[in-house]
Amino acid sequence: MRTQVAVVGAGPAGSLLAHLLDRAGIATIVVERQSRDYVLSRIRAGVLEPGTVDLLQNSGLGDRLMAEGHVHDTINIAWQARELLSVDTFDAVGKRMMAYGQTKIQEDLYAASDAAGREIVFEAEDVELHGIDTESPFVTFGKDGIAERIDCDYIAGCDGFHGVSRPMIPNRTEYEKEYPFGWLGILSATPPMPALVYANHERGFALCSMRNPMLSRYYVQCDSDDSIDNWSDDRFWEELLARFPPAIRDQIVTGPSIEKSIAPLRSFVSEPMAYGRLFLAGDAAHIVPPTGAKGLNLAVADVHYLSLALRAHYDDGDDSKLDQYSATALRRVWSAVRFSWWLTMLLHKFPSQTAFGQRAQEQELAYLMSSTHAQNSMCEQYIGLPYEW
Ligand code: RFL
Ligand code: PHB
Repeated sequence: MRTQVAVVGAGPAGSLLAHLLDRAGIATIVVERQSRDYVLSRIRAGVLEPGTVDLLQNSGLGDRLMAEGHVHDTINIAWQARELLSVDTFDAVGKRMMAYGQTKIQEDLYAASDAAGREIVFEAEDVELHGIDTESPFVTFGKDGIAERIDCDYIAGCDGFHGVSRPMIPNRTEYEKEYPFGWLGILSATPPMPALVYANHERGFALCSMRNPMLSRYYVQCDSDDSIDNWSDDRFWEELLARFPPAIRDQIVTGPSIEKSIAPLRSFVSEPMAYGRLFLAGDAAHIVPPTGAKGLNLAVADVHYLSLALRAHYDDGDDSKLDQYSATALRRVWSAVRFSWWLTMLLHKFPSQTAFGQRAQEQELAYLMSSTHAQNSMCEQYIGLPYEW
């Protein structure tokens, strides 16, 4: 097979990149290790920055998003028995987030791919990258027992944290921080709270989120080595309710869970994000703890930059944006990494927390409660920095 850009991974980053390049007349072939159903069954992100919403709308992916997405413009932080901190992002910085599940974006992307007649090779085995430091890179894999090869001009490594692309970059520097806890998340077919509410509680962090008017998403901080087998629905609800003050607790509608999973929390950045003809995008290059709701939004921003850089190459013979891709993407990545780290440190209970650390965390929250400047700064970062190009 021969194409212009071989894309490894058909998660949000890979399938959005293929969509944007296709609209610009650039040919792609996407190879994905898992089946289509498997990718669609992963319950992950739920909150989109306005820049992500604009990009999806401007690329023809906005219809269902605008019809079914739920405006999210208030950051609520419940903090033990104190008054609820409630900040309106629209009042603070003139912008709003949108609650719309990653699963739906993935469905919209696969539908767009089907409509355009693009092929995604699912269940590709043993994907390998070759010749990335030459002008004729290629990707090999097995499909139904047959060895396949894609010759291309460029390879986009969109294969997530456990993919094969990042390790191909020699002399990379990896920055990593693991947090000593995870998030236990459930989906339940119950009406969600009208707005997202984060909780800092002595029993640990908790979050009320949403997917649609009859689908709620809730999280509680748990031990990093915990198992969902230890968490009956009853235990989950008891723990969730215990972490919110009565005024919030009374509004939470409980019910049977329809999905339950534990995610570890980690901050990770690998630099640079490009080498020769290989360009990384999304979780392949960086991971943020979910607290700031930034992972999917960062993947979209990377893909935005990379698609513009590839268009400049193919349309105008201009490689300057490809040369700047890694440095440009990393500036936004580090801003989101720092914000996600800060919000994680602010809202979680650390097993090793000293009395000093506890008081410092309380003071940080008290400052946020009392200072409009601090609230505006939080909102500016939560809604996401503007793209540089
Ligand atoms: P993905 O989604 O991991 O997709 C990578 C794809 O590559 C495939 N793959 C391979 N394909 C071929 N060959 C190989 N060797 C391959 N190895 C892997 C994989 O099967 C997969 O299909 O990465 P991508 O596209 O970069 O997208 C990133 C996002 O999925 C991720 O950042 C977000 O889900 C993070 N995240 C959130 N982000 C937000 O912006 N807002 C949120 O509210 C939010 N909440 C969350 C989250 C992530 C969570 N978890 C489970 C970690 C909440 C949670 C609980
Ligand atoms: C989610 O709905 O999955 C979600 C929402 C907000 C966050 C993280 C995750 O900060």
